[in-house]
Amino acid sequence: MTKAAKKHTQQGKMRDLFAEPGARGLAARPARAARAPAAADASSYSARHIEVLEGLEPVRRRPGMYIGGTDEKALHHLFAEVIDNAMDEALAGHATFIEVDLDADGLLTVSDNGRGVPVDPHPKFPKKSALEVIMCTLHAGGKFDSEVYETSGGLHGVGVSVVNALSEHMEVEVARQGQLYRQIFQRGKPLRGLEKLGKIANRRGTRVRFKPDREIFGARVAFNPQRLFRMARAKAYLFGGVEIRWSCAAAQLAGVDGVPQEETFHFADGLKDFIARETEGHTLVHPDVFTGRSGRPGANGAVEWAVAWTADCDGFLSSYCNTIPTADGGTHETGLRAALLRGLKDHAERVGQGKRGAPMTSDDIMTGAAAMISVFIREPEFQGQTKDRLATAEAHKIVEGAVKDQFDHWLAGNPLASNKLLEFVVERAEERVRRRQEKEISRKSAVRKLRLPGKLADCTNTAAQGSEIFIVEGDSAGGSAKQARNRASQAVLPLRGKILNVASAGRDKLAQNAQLADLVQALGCGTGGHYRDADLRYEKVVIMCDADVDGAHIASLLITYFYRQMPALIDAGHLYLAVPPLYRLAHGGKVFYARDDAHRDELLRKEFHANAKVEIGRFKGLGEMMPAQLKETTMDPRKRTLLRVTLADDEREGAADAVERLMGAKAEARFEFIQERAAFASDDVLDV
Ligand code: 1YM
Repeated sequence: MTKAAKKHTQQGKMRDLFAEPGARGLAARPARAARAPAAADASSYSARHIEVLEGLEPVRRRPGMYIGGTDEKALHHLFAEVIDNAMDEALAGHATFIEVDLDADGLLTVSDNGRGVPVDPHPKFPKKSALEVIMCTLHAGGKFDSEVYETSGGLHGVGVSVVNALSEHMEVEVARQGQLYRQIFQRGKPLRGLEKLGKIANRRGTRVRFKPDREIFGARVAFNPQRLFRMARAKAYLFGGVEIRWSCAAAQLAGVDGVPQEETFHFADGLKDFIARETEGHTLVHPDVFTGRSGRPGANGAVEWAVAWTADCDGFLSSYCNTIPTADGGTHETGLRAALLRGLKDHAERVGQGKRGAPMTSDDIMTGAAAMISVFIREPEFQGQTKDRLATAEAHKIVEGAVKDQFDHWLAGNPLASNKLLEFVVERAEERVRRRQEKEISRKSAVRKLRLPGKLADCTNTAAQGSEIFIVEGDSAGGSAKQARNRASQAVLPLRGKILNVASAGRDKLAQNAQLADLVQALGCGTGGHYRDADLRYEKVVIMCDADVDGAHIASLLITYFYRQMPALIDAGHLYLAVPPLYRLAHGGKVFYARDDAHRDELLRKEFHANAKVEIGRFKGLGEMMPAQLKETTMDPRKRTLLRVTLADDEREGAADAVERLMGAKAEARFEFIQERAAFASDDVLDV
């Protein structure tokens, strides 16, 4: 396999083997409904067939609209447009060879020995030749109802005028009906009229010589010989009937990256030759290449393919429509995949192996397959942003029908190859199922490794910075908090029932407490000597309890727990208390929330008239609040108040004693403690 193909398959990509830039950048490739007798004579096309639409100024103003940008890929579209016109002439049976030459100055010449672009005067513009109209008018091509080609990939006139618009120099020579003509253009405009250079007996065809405009592409963007070489070679593989002569005259360019100075491509066995070259040096499941065709290349509905199965690489699938690469696949690819799968399944049934192993999928049969499919479709439709995917539904049917038929024959006629292939694909299917199971297991164990508690509603942000966890007492409050939170940055961990009184609990009991174990897992930072601030999964740890005695008790238990088990978490300023309201005051459309009795009285004094009948509601707990209320009053960073829990230095020494004293005994004492803490902490109110 070539270097490029290898790299490609290593990356698991399966197409674009020639590394040929999609020739599909031109959004409005007009489809041509056409049917020409292959032997139509040169005069059958005349200037009156040309439809004039618009000038080239829009192309220079917005080149991206026509060639998808102004980078190297876009630059190579210009070549694709020109060679596609020559290719069309060959596909229509009028040309037998195409020459491509890149010279040292970056001038690219493409020629063919076809009929030559029409040169007779245009009926609508009698002073202009058809050639000039084709070259200087956007969307001037053959009339689309004309009888030109059966299929067409190129843009004929449309494409070539775009190339002209974007070239600082363009020269077109036409040898037609024994005469040689020439016209020179600059940036889409004719320098002079059509010149008649004299009689020429031994030559016919079209020669287009151009240099992309540095004003458009910049001075650094230039044709890449290797890319051109591969594009040219691809055309020769795709249409075995044409000979492509490559020359890269510039001595310094010759030999770059294995690009020869001269080479002639003529592949009588087309796609098969290509697959043979690409699989060289690889182990094949069976040396036979499954190859076939239906219809005459270039004729509408014609299809050609070649597939070999390699045992030692991922494989690839290169697909083309009208010799134009379809990098994003499409209906011809789905047709091929369907036919190969159906064919092998039918074969398995025939040889009594239908029930063997895991059911095969088309991925199983395409893994390791080195495949190429080429279709010729009249008026193809392309989809996708870069128009690199064939969308014509008929292509699926045409390909599936032709390939399935011949695959059946191939499998039946090559028992050795077909048995090996079946064996190989069944193994792929089993491997796939095995891998899926392993993945499932490793995913489960990854979850276990992280050991996040089931009731944690985690936030989607993975970074600690900017995320917070609300520790909430009880499932109903937890439910409201889950609805009220910002999923991206706020996690909610409901703790059920009162947590253990940690002050009086021994180390073992602490370790066994399921609520605390959940908390430790959710935080991720470890406890005691194992605490690591860097592992803390949230920036803020917010204790959110009811604004009553019980809530204060639970909050105090939690603070005590943090103080004893993760003092560094408090020191680093991660621990906060949420301040849910206790009262809702409403009158005349005004609503206020008060956190305690004093706040309520203050609001009544300041915000309402003395004799107003203010409606005062008292929340029994967080679980009673509507999620929207909880969000607005307590959780929304733009509106809430948080109290940061800190330990002042002078309290630090006595804190252990204080906790001991207060936690060990009466509930009222605990309550005082938390009130004190809160009061102390409120100096620290953070507007987060
Ligand atoms: C190196 C590029 O463009 N060859 C070429 C182009 C045309 C013809 C022949 C041609 C086509 C027809 C009749 C026809 C073009 N024709 C048109 C247009 N080589 C290259 N060779 N006679 C000659 O389509 O019937 C545009 S290009 F507009 F006339 F269709």
